[in-house]
Parts: sequence; structure tokens; C-alpha cells
Amino acid sequence: MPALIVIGAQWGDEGKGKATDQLGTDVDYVVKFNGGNNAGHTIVVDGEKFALHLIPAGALTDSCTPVIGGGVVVDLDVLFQEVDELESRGIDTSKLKVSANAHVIPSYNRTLDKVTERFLGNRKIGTTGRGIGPTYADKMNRIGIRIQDLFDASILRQKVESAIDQKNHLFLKVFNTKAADIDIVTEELLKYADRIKPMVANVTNLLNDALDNGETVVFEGGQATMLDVDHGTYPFVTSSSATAGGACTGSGVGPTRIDRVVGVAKAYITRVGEGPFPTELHDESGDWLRERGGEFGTTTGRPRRCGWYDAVIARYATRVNSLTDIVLTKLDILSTLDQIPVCVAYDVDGVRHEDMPADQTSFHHAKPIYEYFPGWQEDISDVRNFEDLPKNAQDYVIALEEMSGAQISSIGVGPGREQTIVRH
Ligand code: 2SA
Ligand code: GDP
Ligand code: MG
Repeated sequence: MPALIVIGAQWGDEGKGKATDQLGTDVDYVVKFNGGNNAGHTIVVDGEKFALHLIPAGALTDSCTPVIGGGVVVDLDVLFQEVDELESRGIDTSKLKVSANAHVIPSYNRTLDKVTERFLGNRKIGTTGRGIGPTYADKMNRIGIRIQDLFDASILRQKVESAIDQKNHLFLKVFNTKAADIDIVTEELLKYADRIKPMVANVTNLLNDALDNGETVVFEGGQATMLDVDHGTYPFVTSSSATAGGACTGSGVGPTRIDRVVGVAKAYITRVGEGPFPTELHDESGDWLRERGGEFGTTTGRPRRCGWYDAVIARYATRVNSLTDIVLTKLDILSTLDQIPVCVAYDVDGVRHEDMPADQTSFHHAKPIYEYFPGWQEDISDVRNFEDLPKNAQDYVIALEEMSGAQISSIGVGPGREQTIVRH
């Protein structure tokens, strides 16, 4: 399976990091293609917990080369903190490659992200405050700073100056806050130039050559389908392409080279930040899922909003990403429930919708229509074969598979690398 995309099929935190890591030693390259350190992947290897933000999950496998593609926005402080932390824990990061086209997140964009959210008040997006949105806005506005700009101090200074001209107007006139200083920002960025230089690679060539040589490349999505800037619940989305198409634009590998697209979905669903969420639970079932599932953000520690599996979203994700299969995670969390509701369709102002409504207003009004499945009491975290799952758990998985439009190829029954049931 030479080129495989792993993306989130819901609102993020489905367990993409574990799904990528678990592909293991057969993988030669793992490529992060979108987002930045707003992502947080928790991976547990031999009982040891790793929280990765910028460095792709493949870094934990010796034989694998981690790659940061051109579609990523890089906070240099965070990148090197992460490198240092992994090295101090015995993980070799010397193979890490970074595209010269990736944009950097200057400090003024972290400030802008936070002050904008404060300014928006109850209209806020609930961002991670990492400067992601303003940095992608600069990229589209053609005032972004790229990794390659770090290697020419005078060009860098000019670019910082153009960007800051626009920002300082906002900082001073609109947000009533301190102006950014050209010299300070330029220095903040330049100080990493020597350290990052050896990591910089022509990622397009690297990955296309690898595929030509029959090597395996995994594209690891950050955030998820419903947070995608085009296909998600806009404006309550992140600012990057988190769907399968983003793997191509964010890395420089064309769509005809992709062999498999895996959507990672939890056996229930969570969301962080603001925005509509039809199956959200505001009662004790939601608290129960959050506590039992450990549903707190890897990056910010924010409590995640929790709800039941939404098959309308799953079908949508299958289409938007052309999923070949689904990795279903956290089935173990549902053990001990008497019955498990699954949203099979929406009621929008009295009309039944099997598919995602075409406009956001309808999605805001969508009320879940539930079907109820019998639960199971057993702890399933040691199960490794599908046939050894309790019958009701097997039936639940088969029902989700039928509703979601793609085969469920593996099932997570715990955070550990080995706590996985492979079906196909
Ligand atoms: P941003 O910061 O501009 O990308 O925020 C825009 C929206 O995207 C959501 N978002 C996320 N949702 C879930 N998980 C994310 N990453 C962390 C994790 C979350 C954390 O993996 O655990 O630690 O809080 C993530 N990143 C962005 C965000 O909530 C906004 O709704
Ligand atoms: P990502 O952003 O999609 O990589 O997901 P996160 O790492 O933010 O959140 C997923 C959480 O679920 C992590 O703490 C994982 O260790 C954990 N996890 C992943 N798969 C499973 C599973 O099958 N069962 C359980 N109990 N935990 C899981
Ligand atoms: Mg996460």
C-alpha cells in the first residue's frame, strides 16, 4: 500500500496519531500536510505517553522519516521544543524533513489570534490561540513568511515589515494593544535559521521519488473533515484543508498516486471549540463519556464536548474524502452502557435528512433521529480478534459500517499500540 492518507472523519481527536503510529515499521515516510501546533496527538508506546503537535506520529518509529509538508504552518519555538523533548526521551529526530514552502507562525499572529477571539466575545470561534488562522490568512493574502525566507536576512526583514505594517494598524487602532516590532520579530525568526537549515528538503521530490521506488508514504491529517475550511462547519472550522484533498496540495503529490484513504472515527463523537453539534449531550451521559474517554484537549487541556456517533457525518466524510475504509476507535469506552444511541438521520424543521444539509442554517437546526443498539457489559480492552468481541459489540460495529458507507478495517479497544483489532 504505497500511498495512504489518514484523516479525521469527525471533529478531530479521533485517534489519528495512534492510527498512523500503529501502521508501524512498514511505513517509510509520515507526512504532516496541514495545520500546525493546534493539533495534538497522544500516542502510547509500551505504556509511555507521547503528545505530539508538529512532528508527525511516524517519528516514534525508527525506520520512518517524519516530514512536514508545505501546507503546514510552523511555530519554530514549538518545533524545537518538541525535537528537544523527543531527543531527551531517546527518540531520534535526525531524519525530520521540513518543506521550504511551509509558512512560519510569527509571534504577532499568535497575538492576533488571541486578541481577535477576545474581541469577538460570544461570536468567537474557540480557536487554540496558536496563531493558525492569521498565518493562513497571511498566506492567502501573500504576506506570509516561509521557511525559505529565514535564509536571507534582508528579504526576511522586508517581508516582516510588509506584514507588520498591516498588523500594527489593527493592533494599535482596533485592538488597542502593543505594536509588533520589526527588529524583534526578525530576530525571533532568524535565530532558528541555522538549526532548521539541515532539515529543509524538497518535499515534492522526496515523496515522489520515494513512491517511484516503491516505498510507503502515509499522509497524516491534522484536525478533521468537519473542521476543514471548505467542507466543515464554516466559520467554526480551522483555516486549513483537513480533508483528503489537502494531503495532495499540502505535500506536492498528485491525487492519482493515492492508493488508500482511511478515515478515523470514534465510536462516539467529540468537538472542541464553538459551533453546531447535533448529537451533543448536555446531560450526565456527556459527562460520563468525557470522563471515561479522557476527552480533554491534548494541546490546550480544554474539555471536549461529547455526543453519540453521527452516521450522517460519517457518510459525509466518506464522500468528501472518498474513504476506502474507516478505523473505528475507542469502542472500549462504550462498554457498560445498557443501550447505545446512534444518529441515523436529522430532522430539520420537520423534514428528514439522510445526508448533510447543504447550508449551515439547516445544520444548526438539525435534530438527531436516533436508533438504539443494545450495549455490552464486558471489558473489551484485551480483545484482539473481532469474533471475540461480545455479540452486541460486533453488531454495533457492523451497524456503523453499514450506515457509514465504508468498511471498518480496524477497531481500537484502548490507547496502546497493541490494543487494536484488525479486521481486513
Ligand atoms: P484553530 O486554532 O484556528 O485551528 O481553531 C479553529 C477550530 O478548530 C478546532 N481545533 C481542534 N479541535 C480539536 N482538536 C484540536 N487539537 C487539539 C487536540 C485540541 C486542544 O488535538 O487535542 O488541545 O484543545 C484542534 N485544533 C483546532 C478549534 O477547537 C476551533 O474550533
Ligand atoms: P488525534 O488528534 O486524532 O491524534 O487524537 P488525540 O490524540 O487528540 O485524542 C485521542 C485520544 O484517545 C488519545 O488520548 C489516545 O491515546 C486515545 N485513544 C486512541 N485510540 C483509542 C482507543 O481505541 N481506546 C481508548 N480508550 N483510547 C484511545
Ligand atoms: Mg488531537
